[in-house]
Amino acid sequence: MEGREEHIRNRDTICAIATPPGVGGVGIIRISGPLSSTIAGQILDVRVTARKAHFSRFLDQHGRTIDSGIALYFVAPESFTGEDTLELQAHGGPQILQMLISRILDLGARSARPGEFSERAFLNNKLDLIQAEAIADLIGSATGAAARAAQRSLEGVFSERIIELQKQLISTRVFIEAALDFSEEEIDFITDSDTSKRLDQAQHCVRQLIKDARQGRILRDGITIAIIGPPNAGKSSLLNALAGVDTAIVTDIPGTTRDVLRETISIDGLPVHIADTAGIRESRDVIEAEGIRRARATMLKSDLVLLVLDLQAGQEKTCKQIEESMPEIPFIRVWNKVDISQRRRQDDSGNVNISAKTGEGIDPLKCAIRDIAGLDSGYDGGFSARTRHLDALRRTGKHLETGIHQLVDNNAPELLAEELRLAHKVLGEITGEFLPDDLLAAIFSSFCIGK
Ligand SMILES: Nc1nc2c(ncn2[C@@H]2O[C@H](COP(=O)(O)OP(=O)(O)OP(=O)(O)O)[C@@H](O)[C@H]2O)c(=O)[nH]1
Ligand SMILES: [Mg+2]
Repeated sequence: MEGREEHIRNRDTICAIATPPGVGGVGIIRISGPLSSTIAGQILDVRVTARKAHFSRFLDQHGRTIDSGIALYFVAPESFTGEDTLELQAHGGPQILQMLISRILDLGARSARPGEFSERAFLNNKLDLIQAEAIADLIGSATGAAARAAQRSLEGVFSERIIELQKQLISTRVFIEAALDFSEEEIDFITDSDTSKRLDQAQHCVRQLIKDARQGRILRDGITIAIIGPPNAGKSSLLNALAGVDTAIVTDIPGTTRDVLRETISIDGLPVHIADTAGIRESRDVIEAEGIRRARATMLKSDLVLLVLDLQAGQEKTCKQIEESMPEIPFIRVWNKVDISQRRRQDDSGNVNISAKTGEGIDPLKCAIRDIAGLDSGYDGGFSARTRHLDALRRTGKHLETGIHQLVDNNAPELLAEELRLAHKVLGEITGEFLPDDLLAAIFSSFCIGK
């Protein structure tokens, strides 16, 4: 990126409805940019002072009232975006909000792109990229634990650790470069305990960050699970047991479920996007056959399959057939109906005995799911992270490794210094200090409008 300042000049004024579409008690319109004050002067019947709530009429071009409500005015740089900002809290009807937006567009603003308010906050140094992403993650979080993790990223917990690591890398590099430039006698960096201590510390730091960021990513993204199995095994009953509500229809008629039924549930804070599917068997029924086709397609796209089997029915053969049709996907065999069966399978990582009816075995199943997702038990102390961050952290680790190799095996401290410089730069991609513009645009375009 060629410096955030580049973007700040000649900024136009943007506006958007910040509340969700539909009808609500209140609807909020946000305006940001140099025209905010002029627009306030035209649309309001009061003179605004910064950071004060004003009750005002919102006027059209003839001075007629479109609506009335609260206006809030913020002066740059003391606003979310760092620009002059006007917020109108009107009544939450789509027509009213649309009329207000038309009026604001007539006064010279343009419609904001998705995430453009956050993008401006980032470009004006109000937030770094991790924090901007954390806002989107907070809004989209599927569980309380995910929301808390996003909140911590927004507060800067993740950013601080990246900056700390960057400082370590810089000081090590400065130390090496200074020694290379000025030292009278040759320093043997390989045996120098100060260098090796610094490098060890940096490596430890990267490993710990990768571990924590991986947990944060799992909490943010969750996992997708497909419930698969023969008809009547209790798949829909299992969905209901995991969700804690009777979402799916359960009957003793084999072939009850046809469509794929999707739910997002929380398993001890882990967001789980779970799909209940049609029982797999040979069927001549056109509708059922389509349901089975969809079940297989859903299975192939999931991170984990819960293969539900009826203990009483002894479904080993069916089990084997279904397993063979899902190569490479992790699965747990869930042996259901322990409450009415004398049999048990050995409980291990691949087999869990449960009763969807009584709830027996559901907690161990939840633990197994968290294990497979990679979420440490009781994990709730970290920050939210994305795949993008993890990739960059892994690349940072690689640069460090290569640098250490250059030093130890090739006795090339200047190449170590170069790798440290590259590692520092890759970390800057995470906070947004260094990032190509097209990537920035891609990140913000996934945000919602008005944010
Ligand atoms: N005793 C007992 N019955 C169960 C249990 N789980 C499910 N059932 C019964 O088994 C029958 C089938 O349950 P469903 O949950 O509809 O099974 P399914 O696998 O979704 O069936 P399809 O949608 O037809 O493929 C129902 O009569 C349930 O009440 C269990 O753990 N114990
Ligand atoms: Mg079903």
